[in-house]
Amino acid sequence: MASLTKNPNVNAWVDEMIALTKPDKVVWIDGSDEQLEGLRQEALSTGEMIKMNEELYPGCLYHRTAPNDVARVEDRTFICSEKKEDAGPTNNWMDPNEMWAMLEPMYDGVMKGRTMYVIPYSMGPIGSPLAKVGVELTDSIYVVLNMDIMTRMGTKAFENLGDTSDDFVRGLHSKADVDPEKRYIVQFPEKNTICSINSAYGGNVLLGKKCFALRIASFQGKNEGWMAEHMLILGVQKPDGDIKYITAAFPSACGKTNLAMLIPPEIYTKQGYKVFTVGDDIAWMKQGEDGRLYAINPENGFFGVAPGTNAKSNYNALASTKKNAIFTNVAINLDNMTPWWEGLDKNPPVNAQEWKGANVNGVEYTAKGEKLAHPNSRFTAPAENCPCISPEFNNPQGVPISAIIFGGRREKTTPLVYQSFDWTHGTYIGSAVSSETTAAATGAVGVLRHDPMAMKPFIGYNVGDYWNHWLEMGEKLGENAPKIFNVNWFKKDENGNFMWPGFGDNMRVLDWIIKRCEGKVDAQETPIGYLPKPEDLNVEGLDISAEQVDALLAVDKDLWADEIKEMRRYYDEDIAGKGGRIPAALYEELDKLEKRFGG
Ligand code: OXD
Ligand code: MN
Repeated sequence: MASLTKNPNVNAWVDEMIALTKPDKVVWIDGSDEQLEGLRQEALSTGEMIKMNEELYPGCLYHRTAPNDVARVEDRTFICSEKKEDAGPTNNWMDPNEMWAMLEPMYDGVMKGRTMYVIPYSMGPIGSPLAKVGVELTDSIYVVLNMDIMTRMGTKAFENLGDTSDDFVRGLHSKADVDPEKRYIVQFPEKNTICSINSAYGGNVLLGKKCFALRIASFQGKNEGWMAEHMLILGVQKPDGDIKYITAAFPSACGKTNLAMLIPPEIYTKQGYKVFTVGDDIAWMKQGEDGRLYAINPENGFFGVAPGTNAKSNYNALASTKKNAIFTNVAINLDNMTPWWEGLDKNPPVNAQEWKGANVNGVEYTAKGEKLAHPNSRFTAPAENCPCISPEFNNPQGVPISAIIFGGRREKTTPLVYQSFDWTHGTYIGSAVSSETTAAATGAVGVLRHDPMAMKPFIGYNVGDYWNHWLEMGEKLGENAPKIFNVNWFKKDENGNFMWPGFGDNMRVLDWIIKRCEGKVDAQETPIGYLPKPEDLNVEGLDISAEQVDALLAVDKDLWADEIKEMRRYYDEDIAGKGGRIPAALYEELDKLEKRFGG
């Protein structure tokens, strides 16, 4: 099939990759409905995809990955910059030539007997000055159909690139044999190139997402003066009609999708508050002409964690999955071909197919403590399905950001919310994000790990240089810089119960944050930053005592002494000791924090 572009840089690279991988057939993805429908039918006929109930879930498909291939594989993910020190201590590194010498034979002939799909796509609205183009080559229809939801895919992306530009990200993916021993997810930041092999799991193979929009883009952002961050973007419309936009960075599976789609409690909705979603996972941010920081969501859909999503926890996400969505590794109710997962409701289907494909009695199965859906099972849903999608979603200029929030899962130590003293202190707070691990990546769950800016697996260069880029952005933004906050929805009491209701009630915290941005509410100054005065946290209608509010806002000196000690160890041993170029200003912030506690 003939190329869809005259761009010689695209064509030369695609030809080279065809010669290497030797597919039987090459299909250029134009993005038309007819072409996509043909691919759906083909995937249904081979069993790669399964059709869900057409009345209840119109246009929805199901897919299961190999049981060994259900999450991102950080230990097999590499940043192959020319110099090792440029990858820094948070990344695996290999010399780019050595890496390619290993990968090339693996790709040689890998698509024999298969079709190569050439996917042009835009990250960001077509025509946006912040958008960028990628081309992914893949032997997976599942990838094509997911990229259709997650990006602006097809010939229109080439229109954005033009006939001569070389500014596109090359992505080569093959499922190969889905062999976990030969699985590699490799970024070559200086070459705008991504290679992914032996996986078919979303985060490893939808190359526009983590590989491009975070790892490659963070490197591009450093060089070009903008930021690529693991952040949701939401807008809070106040009763006077004014909308304040906020971004928030939490580690994977810590509730970014839930916060992005929050429904405020009634005490807010009846006053006229509304929340709009711009993005749930990634923000690209650049200074606008008026000096403020503007953000776009480079994605076009949501690749959300299914378990725990229900009408109460996230009505809007659930609604987004009701048509033209793809479900991966959830369970199927065989009676009516609908998806099911833990936390959807309390009624596991009796006649169930669990995520690996075995037919089981779901009631008995879950009673034994087995999971019907994989804990990292996902839905891929078009953003346009979301009932609260922002009218600015496709705005090529993006939305102006008033506040940036960091957070993680912390049982202790970190209070519900606090504000940094300034941008540099906020950058320190971002560098200090740590969180108890989840199922989104392979490895043990529930272990505390450092995850600076929630970007640990996604910074495409030296983490110290990344922090320095944050500081430089702060200088450039000056008084227009968004205010920086930290939140923790996951604090537990001595009985192990969550102290804060979370979900929609997080609006109460956003309310305080917005009022702080507007200078409308005072705060208590503590050694870690500004905290709400207890009376300023709106808990009307919540079953929460004054003591509990105090406990949520407590700054415990001993716990913070441990935290500071651990941060010093982290900076010294894990970062500086392993080649991380930590900016002096961040060490100073740590010293200042210790001093404020009297240390
Ligand atoms: C994701 C992740 O899929 O962070 O968004 O793992
Ligand atoms: Mn994510």
